[in-house]
Amino acid sequence: MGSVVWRSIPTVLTVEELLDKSYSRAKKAANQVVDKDRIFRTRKQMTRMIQSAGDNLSSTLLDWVHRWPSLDQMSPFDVALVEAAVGCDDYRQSLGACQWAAGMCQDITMQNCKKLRRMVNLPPMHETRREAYGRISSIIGRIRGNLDFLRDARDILRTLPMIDASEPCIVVAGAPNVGKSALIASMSSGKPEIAEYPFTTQQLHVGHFVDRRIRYQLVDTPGLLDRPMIERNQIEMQAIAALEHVGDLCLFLMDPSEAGGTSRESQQNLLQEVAMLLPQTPLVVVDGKGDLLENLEPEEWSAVVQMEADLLENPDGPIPEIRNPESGHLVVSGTIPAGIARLQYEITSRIKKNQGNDPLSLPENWHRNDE
Ligand SMILES: Nc1nc2c(ncn2[C@@H]2O[C@H](COP(=O)(O)OP(=O)(O)O)[C@@H](O)[C@H]2O)c(=O)[nH]1
Ligand SMILES: [Mg+2]
Repeated sequence: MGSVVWRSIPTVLTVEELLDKSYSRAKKAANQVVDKDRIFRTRKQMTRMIQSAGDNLSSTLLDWVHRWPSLDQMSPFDVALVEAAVGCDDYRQSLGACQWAAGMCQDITMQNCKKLRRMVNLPPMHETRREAYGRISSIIGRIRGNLDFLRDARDILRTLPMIDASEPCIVVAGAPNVGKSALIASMSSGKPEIAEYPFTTQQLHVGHFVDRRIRYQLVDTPGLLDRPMIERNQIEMQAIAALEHVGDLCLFLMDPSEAGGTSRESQQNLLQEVAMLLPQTPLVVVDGKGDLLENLEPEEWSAVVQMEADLLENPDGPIPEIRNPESGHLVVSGTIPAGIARLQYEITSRIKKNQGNDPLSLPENWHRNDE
């Protein structure tokens, strides 16, 4: 299953731009024809015009069809995103229309060039060229709605989150304002990418961290795994179901401080729902906003921060662990930040353990020649 690079979807021109571009190229091509004989010259010119316009149009259209991601090759999650963002039926139909128009342009080119071959008088030659252009313009005009759809769709699709199917993926769930985005930012080695889901106006973060040469992706889920199931519509449910295919692990972030505005009880209910919605995905529950809890003194926090900084120098050093005595969960703080190294360790061990049954996976510490 390929991963879709939404940002590389090519631009789609308007009907007018497409025709202008092809006809002006065709005109230039015709101007290059040299032949002393007027009849021969005109016939060659008219043929060149039709051929050049038709070829240019059909190859441009086919290029779009090939470079736009095919629904058949997308992960179920990406298909669910397309469905929610622009609708899969319209998406498929619009690309199909471009393919159809490309074929029609080729047919018209062939038919009119064939006609020209037998002509000996100038007026019918010009008439044939005009007729070809008229038919071509009318075909392109018929896919106007589809081109407009694709142009709008591109603007929307470019903002979707990109998940690489070949790398482990951690789905970060939890009620709104519990600190999901902040946690992703503090766990990521670089700046998280900002993306958008078609389900919510909230932006979401996609971050990465690397452990033992494996890149782990962290994906935010605002609007998906942050409120009771009963409030979700069909399209959102499809996307949630598809998360099961992309998520190697679900990280559920709790905010025991309730500073985010959701009660502990509601968060607990949400956790139960998420566990039910993703039955095959291992779940790690972690308590966030640790700095607002009272289980650690400031100097203990500083010690944790120092130990985590030391890990950058010596990755095999001790990894500090903070737990909430009340819940038994690991504690993190996205703002300090602290507790991050232990959480990453927990995540990577859980994912590795889960992949342990894979007969093709390499043993731990196995020499890999991929750097
Ligand atoms: N004190 C404290 N505040 C936090 C922490 N993480 C996030 N916040 C705050 O909580 C609010 C919501 O955070 P955000 O990451 O946007 O939550 P999201 O809606 O779950 O993505 C923001 O005002 C953050 O500054 C934390 O670890 N400690
Ligand atoms: Mg957020």
